[in-house]
Amino acid sequence: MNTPNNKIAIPRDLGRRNFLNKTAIAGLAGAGLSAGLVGCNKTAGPAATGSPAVATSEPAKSGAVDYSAYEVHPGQLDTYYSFSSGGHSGEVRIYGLPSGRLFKRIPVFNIDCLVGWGITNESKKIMGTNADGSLKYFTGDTHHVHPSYTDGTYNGKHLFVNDKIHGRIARVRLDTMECDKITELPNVQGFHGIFPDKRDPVDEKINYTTRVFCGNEFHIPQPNDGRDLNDPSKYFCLFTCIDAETLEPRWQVKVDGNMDLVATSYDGKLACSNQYNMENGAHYEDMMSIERDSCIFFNIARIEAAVKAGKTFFIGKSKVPVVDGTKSANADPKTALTCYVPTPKNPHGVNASPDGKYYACSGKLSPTATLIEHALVLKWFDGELKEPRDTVVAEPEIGLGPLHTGFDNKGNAYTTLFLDSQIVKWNLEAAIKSFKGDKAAKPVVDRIDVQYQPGHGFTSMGETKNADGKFFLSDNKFSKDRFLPVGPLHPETAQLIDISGDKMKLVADHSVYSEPHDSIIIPRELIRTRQVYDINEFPNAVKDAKECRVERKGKKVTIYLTSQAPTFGLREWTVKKGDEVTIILTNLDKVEDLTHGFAIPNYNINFIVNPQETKSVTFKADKPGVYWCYCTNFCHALHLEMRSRMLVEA
Ligand code: RUQ
Ligand code: CUA
Ligand code: CA
Repeated sequence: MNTPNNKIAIPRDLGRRNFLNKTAIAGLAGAGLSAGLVGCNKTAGPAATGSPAVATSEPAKSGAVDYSAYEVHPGQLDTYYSFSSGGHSGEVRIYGLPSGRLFKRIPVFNIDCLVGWGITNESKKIMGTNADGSLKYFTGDTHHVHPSYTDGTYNGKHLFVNDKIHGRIARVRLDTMECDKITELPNVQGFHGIFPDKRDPVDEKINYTTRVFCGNEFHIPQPNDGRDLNDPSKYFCLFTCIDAETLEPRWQVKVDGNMDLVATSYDGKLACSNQYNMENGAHYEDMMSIERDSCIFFNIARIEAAVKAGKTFFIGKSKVPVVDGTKSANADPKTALTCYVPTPKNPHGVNASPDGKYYACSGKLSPTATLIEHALVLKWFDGELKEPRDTVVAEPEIGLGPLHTGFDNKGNAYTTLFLDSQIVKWNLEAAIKSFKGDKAAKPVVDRIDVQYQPGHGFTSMGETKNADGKFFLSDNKFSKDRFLPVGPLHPETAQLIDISGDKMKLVADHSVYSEPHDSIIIPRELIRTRQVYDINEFPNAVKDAKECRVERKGKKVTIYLTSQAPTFGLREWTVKKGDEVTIILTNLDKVEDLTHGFAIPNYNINFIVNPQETKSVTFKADKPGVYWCYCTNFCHALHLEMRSRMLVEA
């Protein structure tokens, strides 16, 4: 290990975890907030203070952990899929676990020239275009991925994902692992949390996902058309319900505060969102002035009844009905659409426990997690509880900077601690007992350091009633010295932790490209993919090589083309300068894995067609000359010869 190369290539800065800890706290102190955190440092025990002596960047000591038990050997398959957001890359990713191997990147809100997402006519239609055919948006920020449910567990049908930048929701089909719909939410900026419902609140027979709920983080003047620019008292946020099938918005709720994460109940009755900025401030320091923000609960059946009864209003040009869910308009629990449960300062993340009984809302600026009981929230809505705060059944001190919580099948919660750079395991029953005053009850049962600064963390199947208590994955925001250096942009670490025993065991460091926010871990049995398309699903398919031809209507030229290894259906075609050319390409190969590509030099055209798939592109032939249209995807021993000439006459 003492080669000069190693010394230069792997800088070790053991103090950085501590450094980050201190700067983060100093930053908060600047905003007048240090009191709570310092208090926590004193009270939460030595492990919670981020002891500088812990040399977390040292390689894990072997002996305790048999790493080979988590290896996936050549030719073996992983036991889990992990679907992960790609943050500001705008995509969704599929990994295998426990190996951490990256299988696929699914372009959603971004342009991807490997598959031609944002280049082909079909993908542009899904992404949305301006009048001139150009893409309306080609950037996105995916945070949260959640699949559709049946009977409290994943049904393998769809995956829903948000775009925080432009306020859009997208759906990915889990059979083809491709995006099939994108919708822009009206009057929403900073669409952060997203969660499908698990059953209908009223109709017993509907035990599957029919709605998707969307949190809204940035409050804006409504409508945001230039009025009230500098009057934050006029700003507000909207909670949106989307139809899971059509992906169209059904209704919205006007609320106080800024929402980020969303969770839903197992009985379909409630959705909730953690809220910060109940101050309604427009500036950083204003957003932290009050001691308590809230976790807001939405009574879905009541909201839908109010929408049906027409107790709605509309904002700007949007035709989506909006109901008033603000605090002042919902003072009477018996008719309230919303319930604001006070939680400590600027909470982040809310997760429903697999038994359907609780919601854990992390403190972020408070060293606590707030445990809210589902049945008590329903009681409040029935008018049987005095205060919304009476729904809180525990608030254990767990450490600094708690963000997200996963659950196992034994009544334990696992929360990421951003500032402490740890995962803390705490027991729900013990937390409840301790809250009731039982001094002997110790909520925190284990802690483990992660490298470094975890954001999201989640357990295998932990957001279903079938939580299996096997793995926790910690998506960390910094990797520092864990991997070979690759220049200023570091990879992130996704660390796999075995949670099946009493002690958490760190079993693998996986490098991930920036910046995964949230993922889910699903056993492979729950996913059924299609490996070859059905040619009949494409109305514009060119079903036989003999149908290849050139059709001209004025200046519009359509090229009907097929691919079959190692040739395209036409050797060449001729168009004139100024023509609008559409190329429709069907891959006639039926063999699984036999994908062809199609690129045109100087025309920015590049896409693939999978077996039996059809795609098209449209462009202006504005550059005369000879252009070799070639297959980009290695398909055959004669792959390099697989090309046709496009002749553009001057
Ligand atoms: S939220 S850590 Cu979308 Cu926590 Cu990313
Ligand atoms: Cu077809 Cu390479
Ligand atoms: Ca980072």
